[in-house]
Amino acid sequence: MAHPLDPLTAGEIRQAAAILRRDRGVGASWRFASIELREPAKDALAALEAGDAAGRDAIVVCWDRADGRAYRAVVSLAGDAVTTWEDLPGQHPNMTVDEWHECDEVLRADPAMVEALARRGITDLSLVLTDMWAYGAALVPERYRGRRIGWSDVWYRGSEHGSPYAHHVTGLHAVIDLNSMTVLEIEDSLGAGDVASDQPEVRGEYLPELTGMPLREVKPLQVSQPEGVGFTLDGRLISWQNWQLRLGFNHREGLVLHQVGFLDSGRFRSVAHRLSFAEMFVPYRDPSPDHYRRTAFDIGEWGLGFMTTSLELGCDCLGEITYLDAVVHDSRGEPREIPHAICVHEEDNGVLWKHVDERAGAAVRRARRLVISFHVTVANYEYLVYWRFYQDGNIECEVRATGILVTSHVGADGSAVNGTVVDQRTYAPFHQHFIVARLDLDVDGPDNTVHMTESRATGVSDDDPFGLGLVVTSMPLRTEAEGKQDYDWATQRGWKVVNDNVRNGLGSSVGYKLVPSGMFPPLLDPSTPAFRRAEAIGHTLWVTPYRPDERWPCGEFPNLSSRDSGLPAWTAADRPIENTDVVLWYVFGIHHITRPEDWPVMPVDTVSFWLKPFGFFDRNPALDLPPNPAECEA
Ligand SMILES: [Cu+2]
Repeated sequence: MAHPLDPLTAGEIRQAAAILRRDRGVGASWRFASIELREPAKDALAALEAGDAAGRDAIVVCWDRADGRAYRAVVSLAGDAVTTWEDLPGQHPNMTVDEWHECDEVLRADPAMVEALARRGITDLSLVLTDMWAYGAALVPERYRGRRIGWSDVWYRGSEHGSPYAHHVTGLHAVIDLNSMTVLEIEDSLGAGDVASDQPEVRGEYLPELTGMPLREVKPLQVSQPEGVGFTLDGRLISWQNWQLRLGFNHREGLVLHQVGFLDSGRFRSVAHRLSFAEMFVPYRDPSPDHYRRTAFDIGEWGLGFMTTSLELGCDCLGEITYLDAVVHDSRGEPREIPHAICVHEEDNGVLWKHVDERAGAAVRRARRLVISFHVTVANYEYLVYWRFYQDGNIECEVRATGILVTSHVGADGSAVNGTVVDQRTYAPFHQHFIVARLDLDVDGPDNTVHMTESRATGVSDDDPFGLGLVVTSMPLRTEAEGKQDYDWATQRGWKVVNDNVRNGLGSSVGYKLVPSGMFPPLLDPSTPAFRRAEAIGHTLWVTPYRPDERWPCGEFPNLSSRDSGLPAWTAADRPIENTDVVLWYVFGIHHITRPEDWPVMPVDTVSFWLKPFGFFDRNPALDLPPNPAECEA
């Protein structure tokens, strides 16, 4: 029996598409951009969980390639009917994997492209890869405005299994109409009749058979849990070391954590209603012709769920692993299964607490964590996402970026102003990965207030002649304007989500603290097209009152967008956010100043943030941990 928050099954995806074909004439000229569960709103959930059988609904976004018009439908699966059908004038739904592949085929068969490649000495088209990117509306040539346009890079492999992104065909790009799937323009920095045969001799391979490198020795390291794992999985509900949560998944956010709570003396206490990544924005910071259009919305344009890849035992996750499969779909509405999409396992994490007393000896407890992870591959890049739960009530969210840098060739003078030279006449442009985490915290219930906390030195005074005093101020954020928060190093600013309606044993409000890290400023002028599409990156934190339909911080359709219709638009109303159901939007990521060591494949760049109980418990909640093994105890 499905839980109301379980993702759509393959059968449900197929059914939703079939209903739209039957009732709305969604035919061969159409594409399905997204088919997902319409998650029940928070206030409806309890009744549904109690078995109050309302059927499941799907939200479907699709468009007709013939006229480019897009629609959003709510489809009742139990009712076998379309309940709403909404026109989306001027909107371009997310890119689809099918378009990416079709575009590659069209480009590699295009005579002008073939000719441009030949003039560069590239004639084996089986080694050529094109990589279609989405656009910002302001950068689309005026004559193509309003159409579903993509632009493309061109790459070629040094051999059949050579790195696809080792050799950039610098100065060669295409502009494509994705609905008619026709090449509109080939942009070529080489003049007609010019030839360029001196491609740089890069060392861009990473597979051992291609690098020819002797491999170093590494001894086996195995993780064994002879008595089995410490968590249980009931459907998609996980229980582990007092934690309880439910695993969701959709095409856009990928993994979603629902109903996260802690069993405190057997009583379920809510921490978060829903945790996910809602947007990722990657502006490249290089105005050259090869890179100026590069502003990826990896979530809104491409979708972390669509891009999720299967995990392999012993390689991606080590130890006793439990996998969950995921189901997404193609642009025809056919389900596509991703086996082993989500990994659940336990890890040892060193020491959790310790004290050595000269009489009682050493008392040590090892930390263990529950890790829930998924990996996505967005063309050249991978993002590895890890949600980790700890025995002391902490939650850590870590992201690792790896994969292959985008590169192009340096100019005639051999320098790279907006990037780092990583290989022969080859540089990797600087860029930034902004991730917006949507954190719908419900600390001991939905009505919470976010406080900005700051540390201040009180200075020298008669009472404190040595100037040692340090006070922490805690300011409740009452409106959305106050909820727009920027990190402040000088005061070690942080944010605490408190429930003033629930007191701990010490008499203070229970809370969880968002401990920021991995944040950085946009360094983009507010007037720039890139910033205007993603104003969400303008603050470290935004706080909004919970609305079930406010999901996408840069707007529902960032593909070909010109303005951010998400957070800046919602918060313009300056709604109250005090003692109500709040959602935190935390902006963090990687300010990626590329390094030679990131080439030809990048060792993971790791960032994380934490949610830590702050007065949620009365004292260390991991005091009841047993020594492990028993002989560790004094
Ligand atoms: Cu990067």
